[in-house]
Amino acid sequence: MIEKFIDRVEISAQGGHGGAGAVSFHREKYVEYGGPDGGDGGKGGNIIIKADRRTAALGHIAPVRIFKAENGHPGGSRNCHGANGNDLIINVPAGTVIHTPEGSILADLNEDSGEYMCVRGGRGGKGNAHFATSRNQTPKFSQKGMEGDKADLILEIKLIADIGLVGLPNAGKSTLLSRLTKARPKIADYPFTTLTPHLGVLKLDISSQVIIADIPGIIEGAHRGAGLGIEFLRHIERTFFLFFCIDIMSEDPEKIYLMLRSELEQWSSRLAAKPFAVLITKTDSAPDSVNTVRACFPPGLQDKLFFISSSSGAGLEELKKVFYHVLELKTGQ
Ligand SMILES: Nc1nc2c(ncn2[C@@H]2O[C@H](COP(=O)(O)OP(=O)(O)OP(=O)(O)O)[C@@H](O)[C@H]2O)c(=O)[nH]1
Ligand SMILES: [Mg+2]
Repeated sequence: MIEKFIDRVEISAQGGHGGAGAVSFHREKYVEYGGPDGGDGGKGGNIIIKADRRTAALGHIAPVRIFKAENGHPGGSRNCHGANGNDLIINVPAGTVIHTPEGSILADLNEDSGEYMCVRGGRGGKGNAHFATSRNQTPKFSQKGMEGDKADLILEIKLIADIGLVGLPNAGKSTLLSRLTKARPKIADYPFTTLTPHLGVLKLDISSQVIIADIPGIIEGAHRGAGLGIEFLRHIERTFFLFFCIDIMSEDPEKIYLMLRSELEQWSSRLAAKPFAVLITKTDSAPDSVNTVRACFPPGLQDKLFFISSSSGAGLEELKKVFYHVLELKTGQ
């Protein structure tokens, strides 16, 4: 069975209850009236949500839903302090956003090992030793521990794309994303159909997947604001790999490739330096052009060229190698 990728869970978190303070009196042979010696209760445990590189999804959290940290232990006689309750640590993948059911963001655990204390445990109660006064030297009461904080939270993995689709408007980027994944971006035969980035998850096998980002089309001069500009390139800055998508019917495919690259370069040389493949799209519309288009590209790019059709599915199987290569880049980072 293919494990469902769980990227959103609702949880209830409750900090541990503080331990009760003790009521106790000092007892010793030959000492008739010992003073109060009830120790304080321990503090309840906190709940900490922690980003962990080895955690890939939120599936381990979904069945639990209610998380409660350990209670503090009660105080004892002889001023013995109760032990504090242990903190409860919930591991989540890096990139998890924690927000309230109303949607306000409490934490964005972006970096590995980032953590957020979502609820605190209650304070332990004071033992009767604290309450002795000149009037009442034998207090027979102590404080209860305080309740731990409670919070309803939503944990959501903010998907960070592994592959970015870059191309002129109409190159077929959104069509490719919808062919490979369950994402359903709008597709149309006019430019700038896609106005905001879309992400899709492509399952390669039971344990691996790549996330693909479809972004708006880029035209020459985009870095100066032409078309939709290139501000949205920040959505693919953290990808490991780029697909330059170029329509097979384009007049000069290599020129388009160089233009796209130069626009990327204007945005960030780091982005432009990412490993990439060039996807010549819509091969079904001009099957006879494959060789001509291939010849447009210099020898150094030949092994990066792929010819695909999202309509017929031709060439998509060959992309598998690329996807596994992207996974290697990701795990070897
Ligand atoms: N024949 C054919 N047409 C395709 C193929 N892929 C996409 N198209 C068509 O090309 C047009 C543009 O496709 P989109 O996927 O919207 O292109 P895009 O690159 O996302 O465009 P923008 O969002 O404007 O940047 C649509 O009419 C698609 O139906 C293909 O493999 N074969
Ligand atoms: Mg699109």
